[in-house]
Amino acid sequence: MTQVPRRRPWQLRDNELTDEKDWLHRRQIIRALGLGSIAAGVGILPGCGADATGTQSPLQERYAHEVGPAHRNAAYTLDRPLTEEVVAASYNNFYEFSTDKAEVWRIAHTLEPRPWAVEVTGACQRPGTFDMDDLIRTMPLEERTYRFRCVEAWSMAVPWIGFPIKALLDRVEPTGSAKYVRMVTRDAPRMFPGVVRQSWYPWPYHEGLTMAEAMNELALFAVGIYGHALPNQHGAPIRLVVPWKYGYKNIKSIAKIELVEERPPTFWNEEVPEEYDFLGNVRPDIPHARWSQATERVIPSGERIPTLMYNGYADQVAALYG
Ligand SMILES: Nc1nc2c(c(=O)[nH]1)N[C@H]1C(S)=C(S)[C@@H](COP(=O)(O)O)O[C@H]1N2
Ligand SMILES: [Mo]
Repeated sequence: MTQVPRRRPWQLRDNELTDEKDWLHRRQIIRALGLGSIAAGVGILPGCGADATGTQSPLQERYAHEVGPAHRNAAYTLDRPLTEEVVAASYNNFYEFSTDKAEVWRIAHTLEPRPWAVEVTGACQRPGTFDMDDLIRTMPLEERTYRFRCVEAWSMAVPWIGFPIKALLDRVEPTGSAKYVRMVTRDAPRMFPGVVRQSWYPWPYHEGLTMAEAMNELALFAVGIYGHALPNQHGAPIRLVVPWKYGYKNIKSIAKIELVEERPPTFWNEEVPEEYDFLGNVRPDIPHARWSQATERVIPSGERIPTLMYNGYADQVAALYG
């Protein structure tokens, strides 16, 4: 193999900052994506157009039991406006496709989210392989608006549709030796051009939580966003959402869940342990090795606001960390 320079995560952050400032101006996004109809105040039907909010085939072809809209759980309110769908859908970290956040949605059509099975194995009484159609039909779906904070110090706020991780774990009946939940992205290089191109990474993407974190009320498996099934760039058909943790913990396109006794290795922690720890909790008081985490840039305005302890979810999660 030829020597490919190892691009460390977010090494080009300074360039990206400049790009972002120019590029993330709403008008320019609209122009870049060809979303004239949004500019003109006309809505776009999800799943029907060649734009960031509907790059894939119509949703009914993806799921027999279409996701959403779901009942909004009013317990989760925001202190800031929701991010516009077109912004969230066109600014994505998903290295299986590209390290360019603006490019992911354009090329993510090679991911085939249906059929899709999620295997749940390890320390449990009733391991099983669950078809996504079955999960969407049987899990208690609800909508929650959550803040979302990337370790790169940008943030948004989005409405997820999903079910508590606890609902799925209860179904498989974990045993006493289940101490951690290991999650793995689908291992299918033919669907992920970035896996082939960036072969030095430890694919498939893998993440983990402690059992107590996974059972926390905030921890969701999301199957939808903005009232419909997840588009590919957000991690179709099922991804983790743990809003008190940095984005890198929120693993996309999950195909395997394993209950294990030992702390599992995780993708970015293995790659750069001094910069990405296993917990990945949002902590304004603990700087990243290369930048402060005290404030964040709201996407797309770039406005700087203070970062909240555990991303504002301290009431729900602080007790997990003694
Ligand atoms: N499989 C996989 N999951 C992933 C990533 C990835 O590259 N691959 N990137 C993570 C990072 S760093 C972030 S910030 C979020 C971005 O989620 P979003 O694009 O839905 O906003 O996905 C996370 N989950
Ligand atoms: Mo991230």
